[in-house]
Amino acid sequence: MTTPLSCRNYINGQWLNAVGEATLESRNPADKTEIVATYPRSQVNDVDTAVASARKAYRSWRTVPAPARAEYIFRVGEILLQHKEELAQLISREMGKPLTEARGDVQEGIDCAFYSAGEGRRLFGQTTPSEMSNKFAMTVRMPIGVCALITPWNFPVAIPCWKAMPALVCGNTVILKPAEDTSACATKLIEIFQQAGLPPGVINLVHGVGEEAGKALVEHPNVDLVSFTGSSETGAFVGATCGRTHKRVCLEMGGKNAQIVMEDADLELALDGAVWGAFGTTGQRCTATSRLILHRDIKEKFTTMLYERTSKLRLGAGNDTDTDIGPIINEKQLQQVSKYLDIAREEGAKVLIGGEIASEGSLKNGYFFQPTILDRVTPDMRVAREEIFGPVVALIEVSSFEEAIAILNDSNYGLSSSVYTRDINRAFTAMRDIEAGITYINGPTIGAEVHLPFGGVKQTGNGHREAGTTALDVFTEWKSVYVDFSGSLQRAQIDNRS
Ligand code: UN1
Repeated sequence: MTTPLSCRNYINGQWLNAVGEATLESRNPADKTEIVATYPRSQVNDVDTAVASARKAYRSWRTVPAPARAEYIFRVGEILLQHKEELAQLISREMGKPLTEARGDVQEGIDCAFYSAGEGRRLFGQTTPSEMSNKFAMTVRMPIGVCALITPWNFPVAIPCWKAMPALVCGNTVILKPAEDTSACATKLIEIFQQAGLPPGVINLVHGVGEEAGKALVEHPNVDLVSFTGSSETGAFVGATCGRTHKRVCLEMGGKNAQIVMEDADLELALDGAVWGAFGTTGQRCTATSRLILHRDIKEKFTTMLYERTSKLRLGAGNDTDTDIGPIINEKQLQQVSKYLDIAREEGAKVLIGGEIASEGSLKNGYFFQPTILDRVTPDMRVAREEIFGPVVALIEVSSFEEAIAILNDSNYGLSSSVYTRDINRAFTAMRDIEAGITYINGPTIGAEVHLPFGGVKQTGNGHREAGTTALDVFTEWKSVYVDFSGSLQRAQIDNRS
């Protein structure tokens, strides 16, 4: 067993313990006896220091030319690439996802670095004619200030990169408050930003508990923007607090994503998509497929195919190459998944396969849950409406394409969606009528790429999109600039009218 990493906060270019010296532990979810890291339990005074450091650094960082800011981020991408395997191993150990997926997590961060770095030479504004003569009009993007980034444990490298990289290229300074469960991954990531030579205070890291360090950041009067990915419950608090304190806020919350399989679909392809979408990352993605909406003509056949494939999935530690499905992140989440199985049974759903905590043999020290298929689910059941965040998929039978779309849309959430069909008219109708931020045709609900907007409608978010050029809209303010070179006072709307 490796010695636990001793993680610290990173404030003003220095690695520090929390003022109160208190620490917490992150553990390997595949073997809870293994402590992966200890990390500071930061409090309000630690947050105060981090905010002061970010505020001070902002004064000069905002004036560094954007292409030069972007070069630091490019360098972060190059260093990430060199450390890809080492970081992936750590992700597997601390968060539990299989190594192939962990490599994908780091790759998403690398992609984001190179994409965001390119934006440093764009950050396009507009020029537009003025209604007055000898007057010039344009728009420019301005940074917002100090950004608090509150990130989840399911993509411990990719999501902090999605947020921090565009924020920094745009000229903001940041404070990352990572999820408790993946403190070591966050520390290693920030070490890479440090190696890239970012000036002190431009990026800061504050570890700790959401209710303490996270809350202090969200409430802090000198934080200008909060970007949060996590549960709807915490998101509601973040949104309300930012509303009260007039902060910019970008929220990415729950999902109840569905994949539709029509009777004309390529069933093998739809099966590959369903298994990957539902059970990849142990169902712990905001984009995970948690409902399968199946046309009645293929329902029985597809269910048998799904059953057979699911029965072959192997549970295990992420860094064991035989593993298909890793552990659930922690005890609380494991109990949450288990609770939804009780609810499913009470509501009359049928557990086709799985449905239990797995603890046999090498799984005994981990938080494992069997990949689970729930049959006979109706759209009104809680298991068809609430986010479970585990390896559980609910089957819903429909009689028509219209019914499938209506049921897919019958949700408080709207992040990702998918339709398997060979009918081009249905595909385009789905693209138009599905209420979600992301729609896949003949692909699973997971697998977003960094150069496209990422986010959802309804209660999934608050209208913002991460990634793509839309990330720039989160991390900048527009300024309209008028330059009058006439040498005299020109009154708009008045002097140019008779
Ligand atoms: C998330 O689960 O919060 O599209 C992010 C995907 C990944 C990102 C998921 N690229 O599944």
